[in-house]
Amino acid sequence: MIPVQGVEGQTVGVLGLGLSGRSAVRALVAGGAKVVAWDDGEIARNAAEEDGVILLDVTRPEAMDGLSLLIVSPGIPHLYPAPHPAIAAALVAGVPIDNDVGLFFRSLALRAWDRFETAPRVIAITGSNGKSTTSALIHHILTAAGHDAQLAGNIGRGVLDIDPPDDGGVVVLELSSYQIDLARALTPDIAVFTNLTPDHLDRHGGMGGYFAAKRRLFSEGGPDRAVIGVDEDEGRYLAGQLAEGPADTRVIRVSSGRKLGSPGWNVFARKGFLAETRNGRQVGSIDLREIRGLSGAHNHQNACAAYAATRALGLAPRLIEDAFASFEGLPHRSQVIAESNGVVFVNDSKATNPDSALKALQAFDRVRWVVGGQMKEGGLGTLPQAFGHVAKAYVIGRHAAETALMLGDLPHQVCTTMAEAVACAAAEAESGDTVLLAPAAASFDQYDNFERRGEDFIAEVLRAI
Ligand code: UMA
Repeated sequence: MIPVQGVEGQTVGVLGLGLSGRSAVRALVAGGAKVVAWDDGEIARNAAEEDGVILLDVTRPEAMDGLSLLIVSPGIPHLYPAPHPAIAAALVAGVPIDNDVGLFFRSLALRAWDRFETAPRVIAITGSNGKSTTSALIHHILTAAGHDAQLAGNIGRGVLDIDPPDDGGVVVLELSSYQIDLARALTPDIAVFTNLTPDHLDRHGGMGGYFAAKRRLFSEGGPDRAVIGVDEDEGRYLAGQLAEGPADTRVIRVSSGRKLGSPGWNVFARKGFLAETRNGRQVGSIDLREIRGLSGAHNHQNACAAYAATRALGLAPRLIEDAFASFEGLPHRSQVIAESNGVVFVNDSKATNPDSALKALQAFDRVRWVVGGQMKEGGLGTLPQAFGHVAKAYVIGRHAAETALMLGDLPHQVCTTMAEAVACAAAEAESGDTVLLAPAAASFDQYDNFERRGEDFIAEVLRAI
């Protein structure tokens, strides 16, 4: 744990007692603060109270008296569509608002670092898609290369829960727009922007607010190096804003699909090959085509971003290439489950919207597609443009028949259950096919969450082969 510095003797409020709130309480107490906490959920409140947390309803304006700081969890609206009542009260009372990420950055550096040969460094990754895979891949590369690396943030581990890093240690943080927007301190050594597509727009007052939140990671802390995906206007704009000119190597430009020709530092993937160029010369190249944990153009983008971030730390291309080969991917994200008689089974249960399902389909040539669930507004969106990759769809979900109507002429079968969909797809698949779960829908009509749905898919695959 990272004890919070500079709060000794102060009274600090914590709003939200989930993963990040509970971890903030522990780290604040370790730093000598008196903590009062609140959660709108009774179960979370009771659980915290049993662990000795002092509860105080911070939604009441008088609760702000004497608070030096209010720490807020990322899932709690702080501005749009409307501030949570406790935040509204803090804004009126002038109580500073921060989060665990802000506390982390202001508490990480210690006197002991003066004796270190290499000060610990922080790599922070943000973007709409691929940030979990990119973060996990960076962590994997560093660990495989023998570095002391820790992974935390939006990937499911509170940032204050890591161990104080040792000499030369690296902390890899996946940061969401919610986390970045609230943090009062943001000082990563290397910051990565993967890409930007519309998401969480209600929480940021639209696309401009969403981009502005992500940009804070680069504008507030001024990282030594910025790795920027330049496949969208926003990425190109950000890279242009951070660099003194096209040859400025503090910005590493990354693309999936486009050759980057600027005289600076570039990493791009084309036709399955990653290339690194610097000052106009190619200095590294990796064949990504046979790397099972990184299949598809979206994963090639993740590979480029992770390559650039670890190169920025000084790792040799050969070490990175070796680590790519042993990367197994994250559970439920393009996760290869099994291969049987030339048929590959892939679990992409995290593809909960058409945009991510599109990328999953485009990663394979002949797909037996398990699709459906609680469909989002807009139905299949742009997915029909990838129908050329689909041999047949196997439709699941409580409203599978309605979902099937959206598929038009695409060969399909209404299966409703995962068991039937996987059994049929496995029976009909031919060598070279990929049986892919990429639902393009939320799981809540049949499962508690996308993880349970992915686990069901895996269980059915193992039964079928
Ligand atoms: N709560 C309230 N009032 C509210 C809303 C929530 O009291 O109005 C309480 C809930 O009752 C609950 C707690 O707040 O007890 C939950 O807080 P939270 O939603 O911020 O979640 P945490 O458990 O703290 O987890 C958060 C991140 N969750 C969100 O951003 C929604 C986790 O990312 C992250 O892994 C964790 O901190 C550690 O850093 C998850 C996520 O879904 C994976 N992220 C979003 C995404 O990836 O799209 C951004």
